[in-house]
Amino acid sequence: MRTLSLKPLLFEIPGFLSEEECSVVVQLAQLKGLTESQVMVPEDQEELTKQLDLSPEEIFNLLDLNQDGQLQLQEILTHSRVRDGIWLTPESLREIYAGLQADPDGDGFLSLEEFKRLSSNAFQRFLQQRGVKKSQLVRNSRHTWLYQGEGAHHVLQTLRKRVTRLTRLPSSIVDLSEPLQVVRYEQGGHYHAHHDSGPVYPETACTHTRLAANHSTPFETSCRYITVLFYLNSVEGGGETTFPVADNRTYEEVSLIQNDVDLLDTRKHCDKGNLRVQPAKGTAVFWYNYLSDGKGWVGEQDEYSLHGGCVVTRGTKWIANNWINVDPDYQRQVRYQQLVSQQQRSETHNTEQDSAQHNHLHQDL
Ligand SMILES: [Ca+2]
Ligand SMILES: [Ca+2]
Repeated sequence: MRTLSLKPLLFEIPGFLSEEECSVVVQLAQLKGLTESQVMVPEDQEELTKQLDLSPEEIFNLLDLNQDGQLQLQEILTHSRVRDGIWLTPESLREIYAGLQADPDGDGFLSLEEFKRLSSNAFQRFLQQRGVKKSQLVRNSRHTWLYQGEGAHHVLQTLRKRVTRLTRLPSSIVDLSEPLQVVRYEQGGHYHAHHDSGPVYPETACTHTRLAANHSTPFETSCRYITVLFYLNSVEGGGETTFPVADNRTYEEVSLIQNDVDLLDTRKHCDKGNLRVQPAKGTAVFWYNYLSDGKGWVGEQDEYSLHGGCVVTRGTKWIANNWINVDPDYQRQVRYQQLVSQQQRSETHNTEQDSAQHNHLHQDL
């Protein structure tokens, strides 16, 4: 095992899977069938501003990070790189400005007056009218989920046991985590840099422990404490996993775009990131998306865990992800595990013959 970075805590393990195991996972995924990867669309900005009832001046002020009374390209992109699942680049933003005549004085910035003349959904409308190619999406891949519990193919069960040993976490946590996600990138496929799991505020719920939440909460994230990524083949060209800010001295969202170079853009700027991992068949990499709280439990999000899939320039890329879900709210994680084991006990009691019901929380193979 090799340590690749400390921020995030990131390790590489060659030969974690045998060649044969890699082939089995790929075949099982093909058997199950892959679907177009869903694009994560952030909360509807328009709805949010309506709810908050912000004036154009107030929105402008929020976007104007350096408070110079002008909106620079990177201020717009930092706030909304993604519009309806479409990835905006400095170039595409300039095209939008030109198409909408949004910047009549042509200085490349939006003044408050220029900003006020745009309707709130002008960008979206322009993009939709222009039509979208796959390469302009946040993510261009296909994926499927493979259940790893009782009754699953022995390779999948073995893999989960190996992951449990690797992470040194109780199997009760690993077993209740998401199923294995298998992803295929064709030539030209990519996944722009992102966090696998979001920040946690006191009012944030975790998707996996929703059962145990006492009340509804305004924010929800997947609480993926650890990501274990397996390379199922060696890619002919491209397809590296990039960690653009690994071991950087600082993390500042706004400095991720400088001089038209967006470090999150894995189609254009993978070579400018701090760390890239070459896909090699059977190798696993794993990292922590959250820091420790200093008391032996999960703490804050580790922003340095930002990563993405560089564009595949030749051939196909197959990977799989095991996410280990842990609720930073210790009590809620405990309550959730108790609830599940109660349910499983009563199910075993009532319908012993129906083992397919065993784990209805996961999609099965
Ligand atoms: Ca500004
Ligand atoms: Ca202007």
